[in-house]
Amino acid sequence: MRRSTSITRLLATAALALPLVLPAAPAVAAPAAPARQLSDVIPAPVETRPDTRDAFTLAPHTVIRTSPGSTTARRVGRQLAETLRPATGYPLPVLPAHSTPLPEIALLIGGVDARLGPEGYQLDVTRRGVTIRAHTAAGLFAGTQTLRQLLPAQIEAPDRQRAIWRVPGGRIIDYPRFAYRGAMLDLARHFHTVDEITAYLDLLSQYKINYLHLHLTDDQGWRIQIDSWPKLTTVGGGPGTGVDGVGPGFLTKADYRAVVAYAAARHITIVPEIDMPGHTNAAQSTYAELNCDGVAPAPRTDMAVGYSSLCIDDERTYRFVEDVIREVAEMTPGPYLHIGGDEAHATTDEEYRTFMARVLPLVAKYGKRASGWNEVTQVDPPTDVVAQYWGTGTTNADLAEAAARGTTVVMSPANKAYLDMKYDATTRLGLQWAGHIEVRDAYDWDPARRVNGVGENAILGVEAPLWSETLRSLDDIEYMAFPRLPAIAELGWSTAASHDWESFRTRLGEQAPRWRLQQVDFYPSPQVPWT
Ligand code: NGO
Repeated sequence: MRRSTSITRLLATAALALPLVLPAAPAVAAPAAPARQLSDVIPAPVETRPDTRDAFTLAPHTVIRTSPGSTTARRVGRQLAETLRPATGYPLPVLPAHSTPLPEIALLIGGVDARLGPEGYQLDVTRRGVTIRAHTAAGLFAGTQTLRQLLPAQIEAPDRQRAIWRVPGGRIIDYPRFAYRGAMLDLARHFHTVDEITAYLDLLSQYKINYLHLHLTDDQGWRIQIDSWPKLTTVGGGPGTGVDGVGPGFLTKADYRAVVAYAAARHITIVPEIDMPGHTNAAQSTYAELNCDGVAPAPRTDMAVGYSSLCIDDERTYRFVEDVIREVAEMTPGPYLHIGGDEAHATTDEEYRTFMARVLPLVAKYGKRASGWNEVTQVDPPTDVVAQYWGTGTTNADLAEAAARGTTVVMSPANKAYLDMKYDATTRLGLQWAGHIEVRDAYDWDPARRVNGVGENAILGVEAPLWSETLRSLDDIEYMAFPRLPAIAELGWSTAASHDWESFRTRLGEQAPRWRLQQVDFYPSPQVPWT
């Protein structure tokens, strides 16, 4: 758990006027921690060419320079300065790039290999400075997250440290294996506040996660304001909602937009999920007209699944669904709108097909690409619909068939990627229906070899869902996500050829001092040599 909220911190630093007075360097340096190596990074970079004769040391007069005329590069420069200022105590002014005798960190758009793509970067470290080049601001941002990990762990401290801020010399060339590297947070079972979501975003962005999927509605609660159906939140998300009646709350549209903007500033896209036609008891207990018999069922706060369903043959259902999709699409700049579709056990196959045939086009009508849990592949959806695999097995005929037709898949196998599964039988939080997931289980699988017939070309990426039946606080979120989230992040970013448990667990162990300084409550797995 962090001391200050991310948004408050952001506003405070944004208002900071930069003194161009250089403070004196700390008089005495702390004993040196083992020097960082260029490859000591999670996710593992594609290519590292260390040059041990060279290294850059951040100094009181270091400046950050960004491509002239690029406001997005300048923004990444400012974010980097905000990250590095507290621990170094250096002013780190952000200036336009030009030749200068000062040591510098340069963030430059362009002038690099096409293979870096939209998110890759090249990072060069010499005695004179650090240069990060990329085609886009997203690439620069990714490069700055690598730079952060190449600095001594104390860089994460909230206050001034005595350290030698040395960055190992050489070159990194890096770009992601998959375009989609996601995490998911369930706000329905227990609501999580804007501050908790933004704190999680801060952590995700350090591991080059670029999508956060928000599970906004379920049987136990409705967590997103919909103006045309106002009681969804005041009643469906109100007092007494959530598992065991604990964890009410909802995002107003302004909250949601703030989360979207906070994520975007970290090059993360929000994917909203409205789960249907099942997992809808919160809506149906709020509005009687959403039930075939016109009678509102009682609110439910237990953990059962598969009992609820919208009324498939009633036009009012589609007016409701269209209103919700329109309003959610309208406040979502990202390309995807997730419609759930899992565990619709109270709906016949025929009804499910009818429902999806009506609803998938509505998502397209409002300019979004639909995604859904892998059950949607049962209806042979159009190939632009993304299927999210959450099964535990290695065969799934519907998924393989859809993949053969051109459907792309986000891999979230529940027995590998579900962050809500217990680590072992003694884990205080979490569920265990898909088994226990120790760090090595979360790491040791290949998204493109998990399900027969669903190979590399069919994989859009990976996602680590965190369901919150048993979670309440940010500490709980952190405990389940760390250290498994970085494992899934590495599967999404790093090459299959670099996959190596021994290397990963060593690099993971080195993250611990950073997490302690950021007050991340992680699970100290016995499988990892913690520093
Ligand atoms: C399942 C179920 C969710 C549960 C989760 C708990 C999917 C896609 N549907 O995953 O409702 O919260 O397991 O692990």
